[in-house]
Parts: sequence; C-alpha cells; structure tokens
Amino acid sequence: MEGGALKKNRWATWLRLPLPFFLALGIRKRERERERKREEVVEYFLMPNYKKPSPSFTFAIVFTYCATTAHKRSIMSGKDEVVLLDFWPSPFGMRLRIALSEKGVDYECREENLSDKSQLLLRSNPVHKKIPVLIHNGKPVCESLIAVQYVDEVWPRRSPILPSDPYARAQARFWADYIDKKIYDLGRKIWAAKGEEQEAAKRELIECLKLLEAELGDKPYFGGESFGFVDVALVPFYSWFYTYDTCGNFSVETECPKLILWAKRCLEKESVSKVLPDGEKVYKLVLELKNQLGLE
Ligand SMILES: N[C@@H](CCC(=O)N[C@@H](CS)C(=O)NCC(=O)O)C(=O)O
Ligand SMILES: *[C@@H]1O[C@H](CO)[C@@H](O)[C@H](O)[C@H]1NC(C)=O
Ligand SMILES: *[C@@H]1O[C@H](CO)[C@@H](O)[C@H](O)[C@H]1NC(C)=O
Repeated sequence: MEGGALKKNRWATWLRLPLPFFLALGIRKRERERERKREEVVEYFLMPNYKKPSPSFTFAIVFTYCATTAHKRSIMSGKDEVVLLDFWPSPFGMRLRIALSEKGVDYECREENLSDKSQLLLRSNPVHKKIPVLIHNGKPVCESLIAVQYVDEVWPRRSPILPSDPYARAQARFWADYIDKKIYDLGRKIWAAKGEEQEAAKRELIECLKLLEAELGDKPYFGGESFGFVDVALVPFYSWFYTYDTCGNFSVETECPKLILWAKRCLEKESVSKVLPDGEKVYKLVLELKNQLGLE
C-alpha cells in the first residue's frame, strides 16, 4: 500500500513539472480564448497549495492537451498552401514532386510553358527564371536541391530525406552537388551535340555514372537502408536514360547494371513511380525540341 501511494505521488510530481510546459508550447498567439483556458490550467499546477490531482482531473488535463494539440496540428496543416511551378520532363522538378510525395504534402502543380513564362515564375525566380520553384504560403524557394532540403526541414516528421548525422549529411550534399555539376549538362550534350563533342560527353557521362555506381556499392540506397537525398537528386535522370542511350548509341544498363537495379528499386516506391515519366515520352519531346532548336 505504502509503495502504491508513493508511486502515485511520483506520477503526480512528474505530471506537475512538464505538463504546464507542454501546455504553454501548445498555445497559439491568435487563439486568445484557448490560451486563457490553458493558462487557468497552468495556474492550477503552479498554486502553492498544489498537492496532487485526482485521477479524473489528470485524465481531463491529458485529454485536453491531446485534443488541443491535434486541433492545432490540423489548423497548421490546413494553413499550408504549397504550389509547385514545374515542367513535367524536368529532372529538377521531379525531385520536388518526389520529396513532397514522400512527405505526404498536398500541393498544386502548375505547368509552365518555358517559351512563355508566367508572371508568377518571373516574379518568384527573378534571378534564374527557371523551374522548379516551390511556393510555400506565398514564399518562393528556388533551386531544386535547396527546395528539397527546405521541404525536409518544414515537414521533418515523415520520411526523413537528409540523414541526421552531420558527417553523413555533408556526404549526401557532396554527391547531390556532384550530380548537379555533371549529369544534366553531359546528358544535354549527348542529345544536342554531334561528333567529337558528343563522343566526349558520352565518355564522361559513363565515367560519372560508374563513379556513382561505385559510391552506391552494395547498399540498397545511396544513404544506406532508406531512400534519401542522393536518391531524390539522381533518380529523375533515369527517365532520361532512354534518350541518352538512343541519341548516344550506347546503353547505360550495359555500362552500369547495378545503377539500373538501384533505379528500379527506387521505382518500387509510389513517390517515384508516379512522378517519373516514361523514357520514350521524354525522347519524343527531345526530338521536338531538337526540331525547334534547328538541330537536325
Ligand atoms: N539548378 C536548377 C536547374 C533548373 C533548370 O535547369 N530548369 C530548367 C528546366 S529543366 C529551366 O527552367 N529552364 C528554363 C530556362 O532556362 O529558360 C535547379 O536545380 O532547380
Ligand atoms: C508555349 O508558348 C509558345 C510561345 O508563346 C507557343 O508558341 C506555344 O504554343 C506554347 N506551348 C504550349 C504547349 O502551350
Ligand atoms: C552504335 O554502336 C555499335 C556498337 O556499340 C556500332 O556497331 C554501330 O555502328 C553504332 N551505330 C552508330 C549509328 O554509330
């Protein structure tokens, strides 16, 4: 009996200390009513003659805390307005669609015509005037890798994209940066250039992909056991491999079979498979583009 009473006391002490703190955290500035209610609760706990709450009172407090927190969360997620300025074949845009889908964030995707950019795009990315732009509650975030990191920071709970260890984060950023400095430009030379320039781009692209394949090693994903930042950065280019193969007369799969196995593993995720377009569809667009640009 003694022990039981002591235990109950300890519970009461434990509740007394952190609960007002949690309650204070849950208070929203604009909800004055709610705030006053919660302050009353906090005051109760701080009263000098405070002993211990009855079990029913404790239950009521915990219940109120959970209910108001859930309410607050629903308001906050309801308040988020997320717009993505995009163009479907863009590997940079795909990164954001994958990241938002991994996080389960609802967003509105607005397709841009890159020959006739919207005022919103020009206003949101006045420096580069490029897609993708993520617009979160009216505030634009430019550059796909920066925007993917922003998404990971704003919605940290579900499916972490960057690793939590600082060294692992630095490594992930290094490889994502490497991908950005190499793949797109080399790929473009393969479909847009000819002769020696095309051959050189092809050799260098194969070299880069082999280096990435070696970095992947026997891990399922670049970061290890779970899908992460480097995967998000690289996997969109898989939808361009058909174009590289066809225009460059080679096969990424023959050169880098393990990288293709990795891409197929990523495609088992709905967040990836519903975003990546078909390789032949991208190739068709590239043929149109070559026509427009007067290449062939
Ligand atoms: N580094 C940028 C690259 C974005 C980019 O190159 N976007 C292209 C489409 S794939 C674009 O908007 N081009 C339009 C233009 O250059 O006028 C990022 O990661 O977001
Ligand atoms: C994009 O804009 C150009 C220039 O105004 C126009 O000729 C073209 O038809 C537009 N493309 C689409 C798909 O709307
Ligand atoms: C494509 O590559 C193969 C060997 O990989 C070669 O036999 C063929 O002639 C090449 N075709 C063109 C159009 O360069």
